This record gives sequence, C-alpha cells and structure tokens, in this order.
Amino acid sequence: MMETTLKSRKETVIIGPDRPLVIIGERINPTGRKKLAKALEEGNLKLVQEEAARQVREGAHVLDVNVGISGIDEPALLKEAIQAVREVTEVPLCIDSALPAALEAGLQAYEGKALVNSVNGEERKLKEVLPLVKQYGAAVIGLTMDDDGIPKEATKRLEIARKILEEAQKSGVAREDVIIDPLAMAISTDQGAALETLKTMRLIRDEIGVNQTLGVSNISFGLPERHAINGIFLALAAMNGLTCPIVDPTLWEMRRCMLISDLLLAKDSYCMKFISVYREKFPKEESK
Ligand code: THG
Repeated sequence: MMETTLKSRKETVIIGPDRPLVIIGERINPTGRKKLAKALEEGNLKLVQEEAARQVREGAHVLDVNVGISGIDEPALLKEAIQAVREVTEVPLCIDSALPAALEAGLQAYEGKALVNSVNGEERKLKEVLPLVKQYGAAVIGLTMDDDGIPKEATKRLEIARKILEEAQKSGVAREDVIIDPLAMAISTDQGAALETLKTMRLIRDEIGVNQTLGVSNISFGLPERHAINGIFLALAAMNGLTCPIVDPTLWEMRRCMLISDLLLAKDSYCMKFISVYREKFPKEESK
C-alpha cells in the first residue's frame, strides 16, 4: 500500500487509500479572486494569512499556496507567502506554480516535506521540476497531460501517469512521493468528462496504486448548482481512488461531502469525526 507523508516543522500528514481524505485547501490562489489578486499585487499578505487560518479552522489538512499573477516577481512573492502562512498555521504546504523558479524559491523557504504542484508529462517540465523535488526531499503532483494536451481517453492518461512515475524514479523520487492528478474537466463542454476522469482514477489506482488528487471544482464550470455537483463528484471520486482532493473547505457543502464519504467508506470509526465536526458546526441543533 502506498502512503505519501508530508511534513511541516511540527506536523505530519499521511495520505493513503485506507485513511480519511486529506483536504488540500485551495483558497490561497488569485485565480478568480480579485480582492486577493489586488492584495498580492500590493505585496500585502494579510489576506493570505486570513485565508490560511480560516481554511485550517474549517478542516484543511494541507494548504495550496499559489500567488501566480502577471507582472509580479513570483519567486519572491511565493517565498514571502509561504513565510506568512507559517506565521499563522503549522499545516504542511502544497507549493503551486507554473514557474520552476518560483517552485524552487518556495521550496527554499519551506521547512519540512512539501508537496510540489505540479509536473506533467512534458519532457521539459519533468526535466526542470523533478530534480528540485529530489533536491528538497519533497513530494509532487503529476498532471496527466503532456505536450499534446489532455488526452480524452483514460488509457492515454494512464500512460502519461506511468511516464511521470518512470521519470520520477530516474530522478530518485520515490513512487509514493508522486501523487497523480487525473484532471477533472468541465462536463458542460463534454458530457463524458466526469466518467472518463473516474475511469482514469480506477485505472491508476488498480494498475499503479499511487495517491490521487483532483481540483474538484473544474467539473462544474458553467453550470448552476456548482457546489452540489462538486460534492457528488467528490463522493464518486472518493469511491474510485481519490485520496487528497483540492477543494474549498470553507464551503460546508463540500466539507460535509468529504466527511460523509469517509463515513460511508468506513474511514471514520464509530462516526466520531462526523459527529464531532457536526456538533462544533451546529451546537444548537445538537441540544434539541
Ligand atoms: N489540479 C491541481 N492543482 C490545481 C488545480 C487542479 N490548482 C489550481 C486549481 N486547479 C484548484 N484551485 C482553485 C482555486 C480557485 C478556484 C478554483 C480552483 C476558484 N476560484 C473562484 C472562481 O474562479 O470563481 C473564486 C470564488 C471565490 O471568490 O470564492 O474557483 O485541477 N493539481
């Protein structure tokens, strides 16, 4: 059985198929968040710290940190953001950037075993990022896409996952330190997209056995009832090999879908976690 261990200075998080879902909080990301983008442009990290604290309070086990906006010194800003987050929480971090130089600056600033987000099947990406993952003793997310884009078919995504694993091993990165992202795509533009991602997850689980993540909310772009769609998709994915979703834990609808998925998949003994989070969230209901 493959387990991925992430660490901060003080905390250890273990991701694995027989463990409760590990929640990677997605809110420290300027994509679609004008207020956060503006604060980052001004070098103001107060909002980043607020988002960090709030997500951990609402159940995040790991925080994704992405400060990618155009016209800024991303390596410098990512480093500052990581330091700012560490002042308010001790959870391990997922360092998220498209720029290898920013990933390196982030890794330099981080104390512990981080998760790097991400590599993919492109030769250049693999060559630039895997040596950093090895050098800093991190783990890494591998997206199932390459120079030709994101293949539609599950079998082709599996092939890319295999290639990423192979290249990781060549660079000295252990198999259990690679987490595959089979990529959730919008069902509004392709009716079969969710089904193909679920099929990819089963193949990767059964043939490779590594941990898997997903940016769950991609699935519902352009549709109403997004949170409901995301929550149900998350439950289906949890049944098919998802172990560490990237989500917004501050949305109760998402949080409860993760708790209930754990409950139904026998990852919450005596329903203790579900009941205690419920009690905390709805103290008045409980006393009735
Ligand atoms: N896979 C991996 N990493 C990823 C993704 C993935 N990182 C980025 C992204 N996808 C996951 N993170 C986000 C961050 C923000 C949003 C969605 C996914 C988002 N923002 C709202 C919007 O765009 O409207 C803002 C809403 C608000 O203000 O609350 O949706 O797939 N490996």
